[in-house]
Amino acid sequence: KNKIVRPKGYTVSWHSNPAIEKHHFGNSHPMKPWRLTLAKSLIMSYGMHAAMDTFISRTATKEELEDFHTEDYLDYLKTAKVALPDDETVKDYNLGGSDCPIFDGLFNYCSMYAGASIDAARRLANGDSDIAINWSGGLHHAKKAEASGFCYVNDIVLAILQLLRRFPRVLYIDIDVHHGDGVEEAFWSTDRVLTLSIHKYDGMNFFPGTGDLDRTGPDDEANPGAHHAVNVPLYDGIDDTQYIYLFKTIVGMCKDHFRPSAIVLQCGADSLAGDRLGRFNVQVKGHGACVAYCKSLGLPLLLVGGGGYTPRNVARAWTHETSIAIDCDKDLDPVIPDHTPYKSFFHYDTLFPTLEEILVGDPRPNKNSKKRVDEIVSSIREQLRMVNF
Ligand code: TV7
Ligand code: CA
Ligand code: ZN
Repeated sequence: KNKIVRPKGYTVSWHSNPAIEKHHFGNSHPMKPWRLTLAKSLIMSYGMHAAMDTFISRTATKEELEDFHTEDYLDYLKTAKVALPDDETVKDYNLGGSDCPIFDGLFNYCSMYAGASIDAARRLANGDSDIAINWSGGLHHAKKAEASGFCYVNDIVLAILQLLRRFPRVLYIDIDVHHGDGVEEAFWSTDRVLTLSIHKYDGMNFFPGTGDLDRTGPDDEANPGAHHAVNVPLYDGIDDTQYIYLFKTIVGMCKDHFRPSAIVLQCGADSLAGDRLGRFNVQVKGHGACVAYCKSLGLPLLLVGGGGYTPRNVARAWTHETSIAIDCDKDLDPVIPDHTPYKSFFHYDTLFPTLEEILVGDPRPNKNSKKRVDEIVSSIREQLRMVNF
């Protein structure tokens, strides 16, 4: 069991830096960089690092971060100290509130997760990797000059900008339970990036409050970005069957119409059942099926992390997805190895706990009807008729 070998005919690179995992957002904050340590130790206890090119990523330079962010914002991020309540910059940059606190080493944390995504994208652009992985990235809410929703620097936008130097078109897919608004906004007016986000949508009752079905790009038909934003708004409790059906159908249509030359997949694990902030019933296998489908398209693929607030399930999902990337998921023993550090954190010693095991005391009825799912697919089919390469 668990005989892990390098995949035949292609290269997977894994970009991480243990220093990222040491940062703390504050005691009760749901974003816990430590979940990356849990994921990494599970991936390594299966021996999967031996099947990848592994890199300790470097910090992104100021110039690299300025590819997207403003100099003023970066200067403030760099010098920010725990802000006083009446500090004006808190309002200007949305920094220092409870979602985006200023903590020790903040700028280092941001430069490191961004550096990892930039490195990963460059490996793909150079043809050195076929799949590149940065589980510490995927911070999709950050804006040009504003922090938002636990995100300070938008590593995804920076990575896509690297890919665009080499590839004509990039398909961005976002399976985090939240709307990928920062990436959508950054590429709102271009036809070289098609953004697709699947998320819970309930108007202003669920963060960030955007991403309804009719948000498809600029209204002006002459704008090249028109129709190039795809949004899949869902209700609570969606299950694997519906989620995988939507994912394959919609990603398949995006591939046919847009003909991407590379794919970036944000694998936010807060869409999993039992997540502390999420509301879906997607399981580790369903989440992984999205990664497997993207891999099957045979294009350069960047996998980044994102949300995920129940650390044991984040670790399960990203371990399973790493095994899909290196094509050893079939050879993996679902029983978590005995020598796994922090093994007791997993509660059940399997990669794939049942829904009943995950949802103890907190069932989430599926509010998504078949009719609604069909409605979403036909609306997006109409939208994509306007996208043609
Ligand atoms: C990518 N939801 C990020 C997702 C960002 C979600 C929010 C919290 C939250 C913050 C805390 C905290 C929390 C239990 C949950 C309107 C508000 C309501 C702060 C309490 N507990 C990603 C951002 C979202 C911070 N923000 O997509 C410290 O939940 O809904 C909001 C905004 C104002 C601020 N308050 C919440 O997954 C990585 N925040 C406990 C302590
Ligand atoms: Ca999403
Ligand atoms: Zn999220």
